[in-house]
Amino acid sequence: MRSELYIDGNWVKPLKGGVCEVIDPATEDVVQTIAAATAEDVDVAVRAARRAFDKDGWPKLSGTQRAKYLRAIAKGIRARQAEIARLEVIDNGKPLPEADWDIADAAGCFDFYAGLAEQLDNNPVETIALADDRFTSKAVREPIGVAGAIIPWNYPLLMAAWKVAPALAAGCTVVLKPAELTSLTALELAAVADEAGLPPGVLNIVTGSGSVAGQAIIDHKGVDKLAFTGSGPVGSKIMAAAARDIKRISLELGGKSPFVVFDDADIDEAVEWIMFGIFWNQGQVCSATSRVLVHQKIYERLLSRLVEETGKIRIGNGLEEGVLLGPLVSKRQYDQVVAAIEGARKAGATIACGGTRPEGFDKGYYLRPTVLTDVPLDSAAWVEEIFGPVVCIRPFESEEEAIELANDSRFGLAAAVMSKDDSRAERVAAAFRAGIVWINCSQPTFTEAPWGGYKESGIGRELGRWGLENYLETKQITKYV
Ligand code: TAP
Repeated sequence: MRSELYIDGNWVKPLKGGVCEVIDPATEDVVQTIAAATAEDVDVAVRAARRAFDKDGWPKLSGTQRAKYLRAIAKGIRARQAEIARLEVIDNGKPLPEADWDIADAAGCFDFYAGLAEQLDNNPVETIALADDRFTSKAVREPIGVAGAIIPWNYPLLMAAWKVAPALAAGCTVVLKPAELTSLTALELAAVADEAGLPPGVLNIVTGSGSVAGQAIIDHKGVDKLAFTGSGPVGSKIMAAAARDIKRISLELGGKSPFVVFDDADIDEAVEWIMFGIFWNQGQVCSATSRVLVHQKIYERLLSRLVEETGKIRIGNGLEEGVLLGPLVSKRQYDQVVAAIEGARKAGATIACGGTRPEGFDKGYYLRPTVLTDVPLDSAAWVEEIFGPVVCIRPFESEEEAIELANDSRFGLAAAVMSKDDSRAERVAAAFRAGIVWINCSQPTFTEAPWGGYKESGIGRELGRWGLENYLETKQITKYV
């Protein structure tokens, strides 16, 4: 396990020598300490990234040359997939098969953006037809510069890949701060990039707290672009900090995503997707479909199947075989989710199942998967992101009512609909005010497709060609002929 900062191609101790503890959420044991960077370390990292961008020629390499590094990183991740997946479980708590999936996805993300980097070379220069024929004009794409990336703890390596891969493909250099709770696999990414021969300063990883290291990145004048995934309040801070010197930003924030199930849906299939949509990764998923709306004709039957199936979910240490639900990431997250459930109960909701620690667990931040009914529409449980294995479910009578309830949120990240009537499903999908819409499923995520939210769920889109756009400027070159 790595524990130092990765700056300018070197493993270095933080200048002030601070450390933070890495706690395994399954056992509550401190398994390691890692460096806690301060503003001084961030400054060294940003200067290295600046030099790599301004002087050392990373943006001057062809897309095909940069793609070679990205493919080597993908290969390096795959070569150590099993080891990195285990680290992710120890750091985050998720079941090993899920971690394994994330690591494979992260490698795939580097390969995908390698392909887009190569395409940058093949794109013909766009000539612009001008009304005034004394001039010719063309538009060229150039990297923005130094990107500061700040990521959360729910998908530690994958979130790093979603930012680092497109940034490097575009020709930007990067200073990445992983979440303090889950930095181990981002450090492994640095080790893999180092082995791949990535030039010094192109990728720098500074571990430490958000309020110190993160704040130093967003305040640094040498950073041209901020890419963030995490909570709304920190997203607002980033936007405010970016406003001071007009940094480019992309924000992927939270959600309270609806899942509308019509009465023609297969109940067992619906239950399976509902569970996947809220219990995967212990519900710590920004796009989790945490508000389920079910047509009243099938509501009671579906609810009883959901409660029955939820009760069968095997809870345990993510490293144990067959475990489907691990611990929440931290004591703080556990306390917040338990408080949200208690708040829902006080507001009048019924706990149909879950809501407590599972029996037989003395250690670890384990929580039984929870189904809440009768949740008042104005209660925090219905309105706010809980970010845990907690689903609110309620009946609806008409399509109009379902759409109105689904869209009645300040968030707009994702939404799902299930119906055998294709035209109805398409109609509802069109009516959702959300950036990601699933029909007859919930959560499948593809590197090729745009990812991001409407309303308070964020600004900009990651993944696909849209993810590359986040790191590019457009330059007009006009000639008098
Ligand atoms: P945040 O506080 O938003 O953390 C996300 C990242 O921002 C972390 O790397 C964090 O660093 C950093 N950060 C915190 N304060 C910062 C600042 N002032 N300047 C720059 N960076 C800063 O999320 P959290 O505390 O981990 O979780 C709180 C809630 O956010 C969750 O309950 C959940 O509702 C939501 N959340 C949403 C998402 C997604 S994917 N939308 C992901 C995680 C959490 P440290 O971790 O080192 O403090």
